[in-house]
Amino acid sequence: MQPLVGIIMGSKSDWPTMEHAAAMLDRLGVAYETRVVSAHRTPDLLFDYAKSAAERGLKVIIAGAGGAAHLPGMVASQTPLPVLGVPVQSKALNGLDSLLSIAQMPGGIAVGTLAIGKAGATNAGLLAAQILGTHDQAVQDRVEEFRRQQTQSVLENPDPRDD
Ligand code: RP5
Repeated sequence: MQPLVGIIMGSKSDWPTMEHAAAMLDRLGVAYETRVVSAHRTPDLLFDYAKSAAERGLKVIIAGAGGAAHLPGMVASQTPLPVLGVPVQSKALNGLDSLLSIAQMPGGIAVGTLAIGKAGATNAGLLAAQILGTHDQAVQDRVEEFRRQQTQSVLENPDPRDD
């Protein structure tokens, strides 16, 4: 299947976080690709990836990085596709560095910044599907079914002491 979402990250060490974006896309039946693309260690690859993404058929890019997290912003500067940034929880500063690096973009180049860590990666996958769902009714239906099941699961388990 043609990938519609590109999940990229600055390092293999980001995968335990970014796999949650992939898991959400799997759940919602959205095809994606995953790559390590580092703003600092492989800058030429970053430019090649971002510049070719739209013509290769991608519709949304999810970019995760930690620390001096320049990947989402630099990718956004080289593609017209929407870029969703996931701040990876860093060891030194718990991801606050990643969050601020990704969120504080100058006006004129947009990155949609998600929460730090697993929740951000999960929601990046969900948001990518919601964006695709504006032009794909089947994807939108699956997003709505996911949310219906999530609501049902909370309502069916009201006692916090139960497993
Ligand atoms: C960033 O540096 C990566 O996104 C990663 O979160 C962080 C640390 O990378 P490694 O030293 O673990 O490869 O570029």
